[in-house]
Amino acid sequence: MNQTTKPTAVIILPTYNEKNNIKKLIPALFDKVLPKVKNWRFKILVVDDNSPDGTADQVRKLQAKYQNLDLLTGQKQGLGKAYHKGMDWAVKTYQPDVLIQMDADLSHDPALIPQILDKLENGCDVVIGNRYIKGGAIPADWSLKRKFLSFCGNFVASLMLFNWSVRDWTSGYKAIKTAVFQDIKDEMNKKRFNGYTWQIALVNKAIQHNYKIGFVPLKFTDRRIGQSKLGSEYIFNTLFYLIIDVVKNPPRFYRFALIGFFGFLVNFFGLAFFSQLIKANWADLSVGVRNTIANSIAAELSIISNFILNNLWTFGDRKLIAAKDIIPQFVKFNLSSFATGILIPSLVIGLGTSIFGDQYRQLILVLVIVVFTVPANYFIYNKFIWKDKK
Ligand SMILES: Nc1nc2c(ncn2[C@@H]2O[C@H](COP(=O)(O)OP(=O)(O)OP(=O)(O)O)[C@@H](O)[C@H]2O)c(=O)[nH]1
Ligand SMILES: [Mg+2]
Repeated sequence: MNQTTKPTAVIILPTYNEKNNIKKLIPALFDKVLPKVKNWRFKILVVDDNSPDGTADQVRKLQAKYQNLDLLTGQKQGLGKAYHKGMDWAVKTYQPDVLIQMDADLSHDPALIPQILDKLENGCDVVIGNRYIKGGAIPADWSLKRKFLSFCGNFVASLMLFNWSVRDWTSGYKAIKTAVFQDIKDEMNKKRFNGYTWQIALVNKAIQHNYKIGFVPLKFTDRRIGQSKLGSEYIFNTLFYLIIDVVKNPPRFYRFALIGFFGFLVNFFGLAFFSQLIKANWADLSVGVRNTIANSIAAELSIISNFILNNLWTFGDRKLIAAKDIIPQFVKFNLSSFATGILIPSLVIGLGTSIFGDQYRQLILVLVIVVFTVPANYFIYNKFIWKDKK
């Protein structure tokens, strides 16, 4: 950020029929909150979509008192579109350092702005007002249905994007550095982000571009004046976006899981193939010896295929290229695959069946793979085989 002059933050308020809320919010910002933040300059930009209630006229009246207040008007094309338009205009007009987006319906406490800016000054690129971290809250009187929908929405987003740190994907209270917006604005300029999908997509894209996300606890209050604009468009469009994004940019864990499953198939069909092959050529080998040899070859083939595919795809961004890097890591990969995939499960199955009985054999195998082998491998690959060198 520019050190010689004060950095600039633009607070963008999208409005659709918020005349009576904006009347309170803008004075609260200009008179109470912003004067306390001495090291920043502020602009407020209202993006109104020709609200029939006369929100724009209300803003024009306020402009007589507040010089740093601007108004952008246009056709109603949805919340995301209003943000995109507003941010784009703000960047061109003020060359700000930071863009802050907040609802105009008084649900977002303006008093959090100093804390949000503090986080940005201390290394975060995006800061989210988060209702689901310590100190944050949703209104106590939310119905069970609304709480459930909010919980499910966040759970589904976290699961599909395989990121458990964000917790409040749909929060509309956010600040982003201008550089982040510049970086993702073309990707965000799509019809599918015109509505409320904007909220999740903006955070997701910032994460995909490796920006640092920070959080400030938000005690969310329900609007007292006016009506919510949230509709079912939100659920379907957002779900559609999540599905498209998972297919287009599968999170690392899903790539790892998919390749692991492919490795299992190599082992499974390899066992049958090599068992038949050995039988045809060395008919006098005992069945036990034959299948031990067959499975050893099939298991090693699956290890090799796992290594190659993980190197190319799951960890494509940390790809091992030189032989001097590949060889030692491949040896480690073999040793860890043996430990996590063969040795430890075999010991646990032995111990488990001796305690609980033979009838639990297959169940124990599945449990060990899900609870131990999969997470252990993912951890080892990340920390030891394809270390993040950044
Ligand atoms: N310019 C513009 N603003 C919009 C549009 N849709 C919603 N908004 C504004 O975006 C903010 C959030 O909308 P709300 O309807 O309060 O939605 P919400 O806060 O997610 O949902 P609730 O908790 O039900 O209020 C408010 O300031 C709205 O006026 C739109 O299409 N265009
Ligand atoms: Mg609201």
